[in-house]
Amino acid sequence: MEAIGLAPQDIRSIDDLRKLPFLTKDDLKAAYPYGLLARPPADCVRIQSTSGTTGKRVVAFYTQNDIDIWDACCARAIVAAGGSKEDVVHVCYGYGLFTGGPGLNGGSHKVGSLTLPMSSGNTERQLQFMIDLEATILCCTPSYAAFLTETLIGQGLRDQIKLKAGIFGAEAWSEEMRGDIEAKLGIKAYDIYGLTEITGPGVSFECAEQTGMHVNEDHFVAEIIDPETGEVLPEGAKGELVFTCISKEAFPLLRYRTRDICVLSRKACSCGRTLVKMARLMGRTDDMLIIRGVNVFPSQIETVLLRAGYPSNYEIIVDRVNYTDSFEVRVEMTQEMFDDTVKRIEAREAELLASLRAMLGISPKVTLVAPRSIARSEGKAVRVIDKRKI
Ligand code: DLL
Repeated sequence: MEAIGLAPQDIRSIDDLRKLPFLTKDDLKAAYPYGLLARPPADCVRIQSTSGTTGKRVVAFYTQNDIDIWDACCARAIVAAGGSKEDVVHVCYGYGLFTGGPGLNGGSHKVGSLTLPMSSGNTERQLQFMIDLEATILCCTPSYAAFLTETLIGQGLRDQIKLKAGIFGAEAWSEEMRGDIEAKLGIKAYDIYGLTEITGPGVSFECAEQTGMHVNEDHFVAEIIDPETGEVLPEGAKGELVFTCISKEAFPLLRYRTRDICVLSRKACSCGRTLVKMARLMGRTDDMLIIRGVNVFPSQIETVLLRAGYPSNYEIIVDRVNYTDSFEVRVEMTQEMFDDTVKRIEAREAELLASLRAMLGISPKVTLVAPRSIARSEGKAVRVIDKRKI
């Protein structure tokens, strides 16, 4: 702000925000860990972090007031999905550094619902609790919801559940996927959006109209910009979503570029809320992949491969089968590796899998292939093959 001659008193209205420079993920990395903290650490009560990325992850800080606001935002999402204190809210987003579990957990408490803090994994136990405790609202990633659905139907347990709604987000999903989950489970499925840097889930949420997510504008001001020029685009134009936090204390980011591509609409909503609505996300401006809800950058995979002595001839293949992401890393061996015994090659695959898991937080299928067997590209290398039709 000093560099462009802007003083805090120059910002008096929402429109004045446009005078501010943007903040990017690189700024956050440069300021890691405490550089952008706006309150003394002693005033903060919580740290959360982005999913997946290691090295310099983005860390976000919260005062108690920030947590209260976040809880309120998630509570709105639950209420918009028909939730009340009469409900049993089953949360199987991950708990821990990931914001999904803590966010919906806090929102559910705020609503006064009976909260089941299941966290992710252990599908058998999820289903048992869902049935025995008569959960009515399910909160998880859409792909995990689809997996739970398949398992419930496969085990003949579909008629034993009491679910009426699901609040699914953290990754891209389609109207087709919504329709399928709704039909199979007999529920209403609502989208929820958010990112760690801004607060976590609950930056925006869907209402009964199910035609986009209302942004909690009393806390987060949304803009759409042209990702190339930075120019603010009019309502209805497709571009990069930018958020400014206007009520947060510890980590109040100004004009943060999300890299998410989206459209905003102020069309009147039948639910009566006047908060601006964002459409389903339409992609990203960077190469970040979201696999099983975890953010994965191809550069992280390349770092692991090169560190382990593999050549840079590799492919990342992502697909979605029965709404579950499959994820494979295929890499060429050097001639020397290829000449090893089968046992040694298998051991190498296992070692590589362990390093990739440590870096990414999820496990790909690792396939070592013969030298020169991955097609070479004549232009830019196409290393990511994302076959998912979302
Ligand atoms: O994914 C927060 C969250 C948790 C949202 C639970 C919803 C439910 P991060 O790990 O920081 O935070 O990842 C943020 O995930 O920039 C989007 O690219 C993507 N994303 C989040 N929600 C959606 C959604 C959480 N509903 C990044 N649809 C964001 C599509 C989503 N993509």
